[in-house]
Amino acid sequence: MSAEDTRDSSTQDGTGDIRDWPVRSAEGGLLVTQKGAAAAVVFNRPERLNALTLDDTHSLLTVLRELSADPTVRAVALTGAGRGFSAGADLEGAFTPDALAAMPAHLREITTPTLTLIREMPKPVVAAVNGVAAGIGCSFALACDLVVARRSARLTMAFSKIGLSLDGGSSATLVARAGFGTAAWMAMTGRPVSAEMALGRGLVDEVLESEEYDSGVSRLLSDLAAGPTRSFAATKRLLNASGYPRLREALEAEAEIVEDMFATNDFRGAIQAVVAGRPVSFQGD
Ligand code: T3D
Repeated sequence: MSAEDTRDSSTQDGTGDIRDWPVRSAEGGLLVTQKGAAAAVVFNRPERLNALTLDDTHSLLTVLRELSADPTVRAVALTGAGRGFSAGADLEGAFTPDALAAMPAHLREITTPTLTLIREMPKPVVAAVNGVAAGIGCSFALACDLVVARRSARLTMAFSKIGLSLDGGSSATLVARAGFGTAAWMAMTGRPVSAEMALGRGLVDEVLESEEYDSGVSRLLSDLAAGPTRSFAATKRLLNASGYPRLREALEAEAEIVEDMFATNDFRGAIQAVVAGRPVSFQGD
């Protein structure tokens, strides 16, 4: 049996790494793998901890629409290549003058539909948080139905570190998962939360040790993909109604408020400092 055959047979019974499944598509900074009825969307710019450009978020919406509409796909995972899940917006590419001018439309036409699609697609979506998840990267994880983390993963609402406010539906999902106190603490301190602490606060649903992580995630995906898809979809509708009754309003409020933040001196100074490699400081205006 060749090495390739060995890897294939190991993933069939729910072991192995979902990122090594056969490639379904590769678009921009995203890779999509699929094994049977389970698919994994891999944020794929590991040298930047999978920071997301506006084009990447656009690609994410495109591939999620395909996976949502494909009846042969019955469970979807979001995960990251390399050591990170996603470091959020690409600080070098997402906030250039041109990108900032496009951002208000991007938030409403790309980011909001991506978040609502994760919540509404009629199949389970799992965040497999293999490493650090920051900013909008963390928001994408928290929007998923189930969140599984590697023991070494960290979650950070990094928005305030550059003078922005909660984004990516996190004003609803973070509060629903972890409550007001944890949401306020994470949003205002921007400090990373360990996987252990995240489990205790309800931010993640399961923490797997490093040596069990790949097989645990693969098995969960395979089990969900072999499960009662229509039952999962019905449960998802019910949970959305009770857990996120005002998600669309929250997304619209976030988009409006973050647009104001883009105009502040604190945000503009923070981005200049980050790009120049200087420490960020805020004047409060
Ligand atoms: O669609 C939308 O809605 C867009 C709106 C989104 C809003 C946001 O997401 S705002 C939040 C943006 N994200 C951040 O501010 C996080 C910045 N990164 C960090 O704070 C840290 O990197 C981490 C806590 C995530 C990880 O720290 P650590 O020590 O593990 O790694 P590192 O050494 O800081 O980073 C490794 C490399 O990734 C490094 O590059 P280098 O020096 O090896 O060449 C670093 O510059 C790069 N990197 C990390 N984060 C980003 C990034 N490059 C571009 N953009 C990033 N966000």
